[in-house]
Amino acid sequence: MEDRIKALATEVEAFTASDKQGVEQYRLKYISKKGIISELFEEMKRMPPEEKKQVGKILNELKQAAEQKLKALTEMLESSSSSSVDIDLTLPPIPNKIGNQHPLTLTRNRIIEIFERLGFNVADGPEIEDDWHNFSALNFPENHPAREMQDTFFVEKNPDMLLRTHTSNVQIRLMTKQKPPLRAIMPGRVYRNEAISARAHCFFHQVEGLYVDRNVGFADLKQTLYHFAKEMYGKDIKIRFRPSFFPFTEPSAEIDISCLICKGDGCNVCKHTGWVEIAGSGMVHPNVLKNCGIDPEEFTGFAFGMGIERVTMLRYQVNDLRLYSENDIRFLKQFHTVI
Ligand code: 2U9
Repeated sequence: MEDRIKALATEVEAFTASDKQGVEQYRLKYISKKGIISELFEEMKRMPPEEKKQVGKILNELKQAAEQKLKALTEMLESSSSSSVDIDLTLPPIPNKIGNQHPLTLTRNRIIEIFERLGFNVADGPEIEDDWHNFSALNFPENHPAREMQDTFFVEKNPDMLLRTHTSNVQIRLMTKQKPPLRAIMPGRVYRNEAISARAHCFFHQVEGLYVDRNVGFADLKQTLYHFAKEMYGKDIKIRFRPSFFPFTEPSAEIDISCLICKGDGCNVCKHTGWVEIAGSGMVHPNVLKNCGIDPEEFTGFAFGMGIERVTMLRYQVNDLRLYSENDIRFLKQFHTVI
C-alpha cells in the first residue's frame, strides 16, 4: 500500500495538462469521490489499526499534494488564456470617427431654411422625365439646342423619356395639379451631357423656386432674391440683375452678387469684374402658365434657379466641381454648418 501511494505521488507530481479537459480528467482520476485517492481511503479503513496510522499519514500528504496540484494546474490555465489577449489598458482610446454632412447637403438645407421662412414649400418630382414636362411645357421650341443628344441624356429605348436637365419639371407638375397661390422651391439632382471638368459635370444639383399668385411682380422677385443673398452671404452683400433670355420666363434676368473674395475690388474669382453670377430668374412666361391650365390674365408669377454647387463654391471657396462627387474623406471632413 505504501509503495502504491508513493508511486501515485510521483504520478501526480509529473501530471501536466494543456487545456480545461486535461485538468478535468486529472480531477476525476485522482481527487473526485470516485477517484483513486478516495478508493485508497476506503481500503485504508479495512487495514489493521497499527498500519492505519502510518498509511493514513502518507495518504493525507498525497491528498494535500494532489489538491495543490489541481489548484496550480487551474491557475496556470487561467493565466495562459488571459495573456493571449494582449491589452494595454493604459493606452489612450482610438477616437471614433464621426461623419459629417456633405457640403452640398449643408447648402441645400440652408437654402430650404431661408425660403421656408418666407412661406415657400418644398416640392419633389421624378429625375427620369418625359419631353413635355422637361421641355415642351416650358416653352422650349422644337429646335432648341438643349433638346439635342449632345446636351441631354435620352432613354435609348424611349426617346420621349430623358434625365431631367433642370428641376423645372416639378414646377410644371405642381402648377398642373394645384391652383394658385403657389409658393414652392424644388431642390434636386439634374443631368446634362457635358464633359467632366473643374467647371462642368454631367450631373449637378439645383434649387428652383416659383411664386404664382394675383399681382406678383418683378419687385417681389428682386426683394425675395435680395433677402436670400443677405441671409446666405451676409447683410453687406450687394446684388444686381442683368437682362437675359430663357424660353420659360419673360422678362428674364441673371443675378450677380458682389464678389465675396475681393469685396468688389476685383480678383480671379470674379474675373476682375467685382461680381459673380449666382442665379437665373424671371417672370413666368404666359405660355408656360397656359400650358399648366393657369390663366395668365388673372395670375402672374416669378421663378428662379440656382446651382447648389455654385452657391457652395462661393460659400466655402471650393474651386473644382469634381471634388463634390469623389467621396474623398479629406475633402468632405472639412465642412460644418455655418450659422
Ligand atoms: C417654370 C417657370 C420658370 C426657373 C429658372 C433659371 C432662370 C436659371 C439656371 C441657374 C444655374 C440653371 O443651375 S443652372 O444652370 N437657371 O437661369 N431658372 S428662371 O424658371 C422657371 C422654372 C419653371 C415652370
